[in-house]
Amino acid sequence: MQLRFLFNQSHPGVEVVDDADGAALNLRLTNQLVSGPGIEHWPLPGAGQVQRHDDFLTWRNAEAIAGAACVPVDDKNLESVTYRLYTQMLALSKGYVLHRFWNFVPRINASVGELDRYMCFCVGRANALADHEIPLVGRKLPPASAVGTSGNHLCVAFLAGSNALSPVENPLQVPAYEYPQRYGPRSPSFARAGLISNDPPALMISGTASIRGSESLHVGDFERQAQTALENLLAVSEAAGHADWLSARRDHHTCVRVYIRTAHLWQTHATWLEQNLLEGIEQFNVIQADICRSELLVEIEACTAR
Ligand code: 3EB
Repeated sequence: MQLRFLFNQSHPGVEVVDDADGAALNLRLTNQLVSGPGIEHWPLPGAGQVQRHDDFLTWRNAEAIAGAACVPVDDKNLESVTYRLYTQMLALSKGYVLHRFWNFVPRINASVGELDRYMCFCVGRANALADHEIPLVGRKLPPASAVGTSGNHLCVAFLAGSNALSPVENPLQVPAYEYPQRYGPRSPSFARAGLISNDPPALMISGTASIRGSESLHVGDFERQAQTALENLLAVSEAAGHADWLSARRDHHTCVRVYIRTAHLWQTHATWLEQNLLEGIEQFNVIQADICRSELLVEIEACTAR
């Protein structure tokens, strides 16, 4: 079984299939594919059961659970639907350790009164986590990403398992859960990375952008933003004790997902991205997505195992 991300789809949605590639829990996303196969496979261990729980389709066994949901939202209910989906994910993952969240928020940069939609999403998420208290406070948060998507569906996915997760922060960045108020009334709830005690250990790196401290750097300059994001990836990898994967990426099982704000950025910057990041990576996708701050042009997430 696998959790699959499918990009470039005509409609968002979640389904279970059993096709030529095997059985999968598919999350279909409408984000335009810019480069790569447009599909990402996350293997799930052993035999398990598929179930529907409220908004979620899940697959689970004793070792792991994966789930995904896509729900239409508007300005009025984005916060409450986010709260509802996170409450469901926390209930479903009870008894497991949360390993990773993915979030696709429609019109993520649009204003809602004093706030923007990403901030509304962060409020719903933080409130759901707070209402569950432990073990999801501070340093127990898993890695995540939150980017835009077209249409009007909020799509989320999670992975949880029986193996421990050690959250990792980036010494060059303020932890997202400690961002100052100007980035929203409730801080984003995620760790920069997580080291999962699989055998061999796996490192999940959150969506990583051109942010130092808590500030966006190099507004309007794609390559400097990408360079800063890459330096952040390196710094968090070092902090996790995995400093070598980027330089030795040909020898590692590695996956990379790059979100770029407009597809035409690829025309101008593909060579830079290929030379500095993508060359030698066995699995990568570049997809169009709005980044959660309107000044950011690129965000990179990665996973690697020794
Ligand atoms: C940042 O570092 C950029 O809200 O779940 C990256 C990864 C970002 C995850 C999230 C947001 C999230 O603040 C944005």
